[in-house]
Amino acid sequence: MREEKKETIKIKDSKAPLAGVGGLLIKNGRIITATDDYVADIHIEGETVKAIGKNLTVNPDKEIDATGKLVFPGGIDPHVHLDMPFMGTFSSDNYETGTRAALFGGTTMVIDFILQKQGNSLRSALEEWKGRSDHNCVGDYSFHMAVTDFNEHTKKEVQEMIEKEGITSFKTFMAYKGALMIDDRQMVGLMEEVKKHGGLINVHATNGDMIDFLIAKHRSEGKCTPLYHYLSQPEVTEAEATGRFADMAAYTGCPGYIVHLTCEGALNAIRNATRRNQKVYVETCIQYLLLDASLYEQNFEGAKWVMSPPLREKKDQATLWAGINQGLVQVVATDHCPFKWEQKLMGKDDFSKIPNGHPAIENRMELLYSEGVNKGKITLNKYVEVACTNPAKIFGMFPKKGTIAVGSDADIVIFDPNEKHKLSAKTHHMNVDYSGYEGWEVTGKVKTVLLRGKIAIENNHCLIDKGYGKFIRRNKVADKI
Ligand code: DUC
Ligand code: ZN
Ligand code: ZN
Repeated sequence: MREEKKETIKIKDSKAPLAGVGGLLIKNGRIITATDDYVADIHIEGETVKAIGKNLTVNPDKEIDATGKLVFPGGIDPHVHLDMPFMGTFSSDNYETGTRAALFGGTTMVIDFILQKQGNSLRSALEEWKGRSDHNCVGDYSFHMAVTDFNEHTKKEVQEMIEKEGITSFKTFMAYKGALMIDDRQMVGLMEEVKKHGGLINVHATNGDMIDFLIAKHRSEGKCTPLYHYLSQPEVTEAEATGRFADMAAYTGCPGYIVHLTCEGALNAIRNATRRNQKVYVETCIQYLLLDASLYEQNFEGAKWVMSPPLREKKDQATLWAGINQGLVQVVATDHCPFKWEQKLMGKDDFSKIPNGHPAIENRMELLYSEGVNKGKITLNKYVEVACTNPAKIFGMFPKKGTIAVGSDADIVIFDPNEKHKLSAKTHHMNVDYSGYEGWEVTGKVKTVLLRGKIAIENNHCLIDKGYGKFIRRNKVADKI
C-alpha cells in the first residue's frame, strides 16, 4: 500500500543536488499526515521543515534513523486546564509540568482556557493567566478566552483579543451557574460580536439549571456518592443544550465548536443541524471514547473520573467512534484537568464538592493509536486528522502547525507502532498521584518528539527547559475546514 501511495505525492527527485547542509535529518520514516502515507526523509533547518524527499542528499549535523517508525505531526490538544483556579482549588499540573507531560505523550501544543471573573474584564483575566504561564511552558501553547460575563465593556474587548492578542476563540459555559455560566441573551450577543470579527465560540453545552436542580435533589435525599454526579447530568441535559447552542449559532451565523461532546443524544442534535446545512464543529475527548459510567459504581474511588460531562454508556462510545468516521466529530482532545487524590477528597461526603476533571494530556496520542488505529476503529490518516490537523485548521494555525510539510514548524513525533507498554501513575509525568488508565497495556510508543526543530523528547528524557514553549498567536478561525 505504501509503495502505491508514494506515486501520488510530490517528493524530491533522488538525483537532485545536495539539498542542504547542517540541521537535522529524519531518515526513512513512514510519514503520515491527514492525507498521505509514504516513506521519505525530512530535513529540518532551524525551526521549520526545509525539505521532504526520498534519499535526500543532505549533510546534516544530526541524523535520526526512523526506519520502521511512524513519523507524524506533533499532537495538538485544544482543550486543557493548567494551573486553573476551579472549585476552590487549582488543577494540579502547572504550565511546566503539564506541557512537559504533553510532550512525553507526543503533544507539542496545547490550547488552555482563560476564565474571565464575572464583574472583571477579559484583559485582567489575560494578565492573570499570563502571570502563571509566561516563561513557564515547555511545549507551545495558546489560549481560548472564556467569557463568563458578556456586557458592553466585554463586547469591546472581543475585537482586541482577536486582533491584538491572536486569541481568536471564545469559550462559553451553559452550566456552572454563579461562576461561569452565561444566559442565552448573553450568548447571542457574544455570537454576533465574535462573528463580526472572525472568531469562533466554543461551548460547554449542558443545561446548567437542570443539572443544579438534580444536584440539589440528590443531596437533599442524602445521595452523595460519585455515582450521583453521573446521575445529576443525564444525557438529556447535554442533548438539549447542544441543540440550543446549535440553534443560536445557526441564527447568528457564528462558527461554533462543541467541546467534550460525550453522547448519542448530543451528537444527534448536531446531526439534525446538518439537515439545515449547518456546520458545527465537534470535539470529543479520549475518555469518552474509552471509559464508561460503570466506573462510578465503586464508591469513592469513582471520584477519579468525576468530570463534567460525566462518562457515559457503551452505546455512546459506539456513537462517538462512528461520529469520527462520519466526519461529525472533528477533534479528539482531553479536557485535561487533573486533581490529586487529596484534592478529590474535598468531596468525600458530597459529590458536588469533588473537583471536576481527570488527567489525560500525556496519554491521548498513545491511547488513541492503541485503541483506535491498532484495533481498527479509525485509519492512521484519521488519527492524524483528529489529533493534530483539525485542531490546527479549526483554531487558525494551519499549516504552520498540524502537518508535516515544507515550511511548517518542525513539530514531529517519531512513533514505534509495535512497542507495548503499560500506563501507570508510577511512570507518567503528569503532576497527579493516580492514573485514569492504571495498568492499561497500550500498543505503540512515542519515541522522539521534535518541537520547532529541537529534540524535546528522546530516550524517555525531556531535553528542553521551561521557557522554550512559545505562545502561538492564532489567525482568524476557519468556518470551513
Ligand atoms: N469539566 C471538567 O471536568 N473540568 C473542568 C471544566 C469542565 O467543564
Ligand atoms: Zn467543560
Ligand atoms: Zn474543559
